[in-house]
Amino acid sequence: MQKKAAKKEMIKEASSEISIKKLELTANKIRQDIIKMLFAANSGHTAGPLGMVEIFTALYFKILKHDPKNPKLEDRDRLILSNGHICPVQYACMANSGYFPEKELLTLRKINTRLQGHPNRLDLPGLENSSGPLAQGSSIAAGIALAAKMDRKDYTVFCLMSDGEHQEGQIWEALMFAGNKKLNNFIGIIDRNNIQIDGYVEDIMSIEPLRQKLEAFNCNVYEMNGNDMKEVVVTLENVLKNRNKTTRPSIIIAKTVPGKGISFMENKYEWHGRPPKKEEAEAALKELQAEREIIINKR
Ligand SMILES: Cc1ncc(C[n+]2csc(CCOP(=O)(O)OP(=O)(O)O)c2C)c(N)n1
Ligand SMILES: [Mg+2]
Repeated sequence: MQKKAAKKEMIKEASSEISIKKLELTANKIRQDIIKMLFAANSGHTAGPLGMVEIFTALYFKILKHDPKNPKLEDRDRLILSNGHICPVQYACMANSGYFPEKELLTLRKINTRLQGHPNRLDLPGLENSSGPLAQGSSIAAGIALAAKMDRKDYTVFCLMSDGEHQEGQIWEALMFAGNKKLNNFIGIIDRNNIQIDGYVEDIMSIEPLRQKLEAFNCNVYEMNGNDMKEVVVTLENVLKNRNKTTRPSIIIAKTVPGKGISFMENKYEWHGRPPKKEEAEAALKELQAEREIIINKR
């Protein structure tokens, strides 16, 4: 009996390893797409999207209840991107999961494209909100979470936010509202990459002690390494499991490396809002291809 249970556990562990490996390979593809898109557009944001690849990949390919072929599915989870400038990572995940053809990714920021530099929900089915003005998404997400409660719906609202955004008053209003209205269906994820447009967050205007502030706003707070696929998946699954045991909103502080995966971009705020030039794109893709081989040969 015990042997049987141990074997079952082993199989479970092995299959979850496979699915983590599969997600890591997808993440690598998403990173390659981001570099190609930004190079083709010759403008846009590079560091933030690269740092958030594991989180978006885990959401789109494992966690979200959604149907790319039916973007209006009534009970779908809602993904609200508040820091709209990192949309290349969202577009790449949407295309790779089947919302629209992958070749369309290369139209990023071109005239009349559906893939605007800041997302326009009226252009692209599957986008829940338009964004660009920082912090607005937090209020949109809190409003949708309240609407779900009023409609007695069980879907989850994931609100993706950045650390620079937490210098905005609107974020704190939205969190005060979510805590006060007991929106346990609101799950916030903060990209704590310590960069913003023109420097390091801690140098420009520190947002610390972030955890204590969030707790004071009646949120349950989790922390994770946002670039470790297994940790991301386990944390998200755990937060979802705990959702119905609490009346509070949940916030995950995700430590990420801006520019993750490309040696010469990592942790440099200068890559907040500039695309790679030809040689830089080539070097980046070479690094990502090498990383791909490492993932394939792992375990
Ligand atoms: C309300 C508002 N103020 C200012 C901006 C300009 N802006 C765009 S991105 C950005 C930096 C925000 O920091 P963060 O989102 O942490 O940047 P990242 O980590 O992606 O580099 C700023 C100030 C904006 N989009 N909206
Ligand atoms: Mg930041």
